[in-house]
Amino acid sequence: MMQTGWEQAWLSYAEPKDACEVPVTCCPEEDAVLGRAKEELALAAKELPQGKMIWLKQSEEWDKEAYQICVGASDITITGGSSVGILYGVFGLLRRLRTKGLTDGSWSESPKNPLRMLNHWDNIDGSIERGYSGRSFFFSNDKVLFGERTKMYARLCASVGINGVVLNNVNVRQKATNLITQEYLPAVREISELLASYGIRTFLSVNFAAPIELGGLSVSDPLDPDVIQYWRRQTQILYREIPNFGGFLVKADSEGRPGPFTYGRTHADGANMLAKCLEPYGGLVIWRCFVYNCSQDWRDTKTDRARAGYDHFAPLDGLFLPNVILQIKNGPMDFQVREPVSPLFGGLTKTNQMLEVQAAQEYTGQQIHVCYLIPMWKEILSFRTYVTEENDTVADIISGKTFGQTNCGICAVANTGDDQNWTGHDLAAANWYGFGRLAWDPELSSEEIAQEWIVLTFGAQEKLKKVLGDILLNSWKAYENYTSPLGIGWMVNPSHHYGPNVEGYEYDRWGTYHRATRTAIGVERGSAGTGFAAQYREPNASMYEHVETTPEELLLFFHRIPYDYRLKDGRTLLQYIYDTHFAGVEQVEHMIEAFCTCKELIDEKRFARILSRLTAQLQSATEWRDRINTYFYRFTEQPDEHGRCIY
Ligand code: GCV
Repeated sequence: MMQTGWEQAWLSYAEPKDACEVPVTCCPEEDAVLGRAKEELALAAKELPQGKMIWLKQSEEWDKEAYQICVGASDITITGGSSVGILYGVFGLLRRLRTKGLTDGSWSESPKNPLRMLNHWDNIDGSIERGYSGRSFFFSNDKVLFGERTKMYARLCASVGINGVVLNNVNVRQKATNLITQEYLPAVREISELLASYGIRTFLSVNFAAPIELGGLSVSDPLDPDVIQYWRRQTQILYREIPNFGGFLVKADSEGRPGPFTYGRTHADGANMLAKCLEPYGGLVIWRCFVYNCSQDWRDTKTDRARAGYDHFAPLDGLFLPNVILQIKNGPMDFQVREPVSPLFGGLTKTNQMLEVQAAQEYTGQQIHVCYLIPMWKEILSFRTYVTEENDTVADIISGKTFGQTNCGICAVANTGDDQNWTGHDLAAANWYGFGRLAWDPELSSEEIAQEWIVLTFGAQEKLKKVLGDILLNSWKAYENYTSPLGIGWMVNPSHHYGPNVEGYEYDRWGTYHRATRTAIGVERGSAGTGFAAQYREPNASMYEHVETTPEELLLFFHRIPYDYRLKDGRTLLQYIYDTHFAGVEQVEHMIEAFCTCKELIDEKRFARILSRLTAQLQSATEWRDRINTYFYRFTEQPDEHGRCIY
């Protein structure tokens, strides 16, 4: 181990040799990124085939991030479209070497998505909103942190192709508003230069009310000349300090954050005003579509939060400037264990789009439960929107294939913190690694990504690959089994969102209701209800309209269903709920049994860490099972057909 305060995660190479021991010849003129590529080869020197010369070359004709690797008898040539392409080539070579081994031949790669970003919800005081891995490594006590840990983070990101990072929380509160001012810019520049040397652009979340909070103005109306002048001046200062700055991420008119609605303006007015200021410098505005009424009266059965994103943004399609990207959460609600894909994908045809997923497991076990999210993200990416006859999946839209856009891509809410292993649960690092790999190539399978990560992190013993692979690949389904059923979502404790509370959000203002009675559960979202299903294109709209054609895993998202309704396999809805909750807990028990058979194959520290998380998961899963089953049993007074214990 090279460092003491943190681990090397999937970049734990064998002990390095001196840089000079790797025979590298660089043809392009050396810049900071090429320097990193050579540094990485030196760090991994012991893993490289001995005696082979390594050539680093550049081909002007290629996509900048693309690379080709040729392995010959006496040398290896890495050619990149730019020095970033070469850096990705170096990481690609090392990954191949350590997972599959090298044989003579050549292969090429280029990323499918232009933007592959992490959004950190780090606050300037060092706390992290929905952070489950310790404190921030970017901020502490209103100061910006910078050092070797930042570098290790950049290496880990670059190794999987992440090329953009938003440093601070979308909820920009108090001092964080000042990040765009001279007070903080020199420190942000230090981070941004380091990240840039790994091919990563730095972005900041900004407060839409900055003209009031910092500029001394009385409004932040996007059409007010003084407000426009304020932002123009601010971006000028910003780019003077950080010429390669990526742009702004904005959460506006959402959960109490200020926005253009206050002034009767649209989100296009707000986003475009900022976009015009950033445009001369090549900067982007990433504008979030997470806009809904968070002060709903629970008695109001007409308002449907699921509809809100589409209702707000579909009418604005085509009105955004070319350097604006709408950032859309994967589902219409909020990162639940199971949701349909947001109908904005397929609803928008003339607007740049970015998919937002959440690696931080806010609603999927908070990095105490193992929940490998790649299978979920792959389902989302492969969803057909029918916006065009072909190339119409979410993956096609966000990669630019459908509409030829270049300002588009995918981002994840980061799951990192200053814990020694970066992600709290050691197995949660598979979501960080996997996000980058999937963003680079959505065609990779969940299995392939899991296996790569296991080998790079724990080694290549077959038994370990099998056991950890099975745990990861079954984990999302297991979590879904023992938590809220068939897409209904929520049922969590308010505020911190950990653990079961069936009515935790039932009489609250957040628009997240299941409306269970003694005979039925669910919100009807077909035409007889809120009409949400009609926001999809055909044939999806009709599929979701009818109970019989709605995919069963989403049944309770779209429809209100009586407990005695028979599912396709003949079981009643109630019996299905009981069965899955018993099964989910058994799955966790099996994970623990299987994991314990690997005691000799994992170092003591990591084994103990993972086992303690699995044990906590079992306890929580049991609580989920018993609370959910008991809730429905007491309501319906119908026992489990198999006579299992319900309280
Ligand atoms: C950053 C959910 C989370 C909030 C988060 C919000 C968002 O509501 O609970 O913590 O705020 O999503 O995505 O903006």
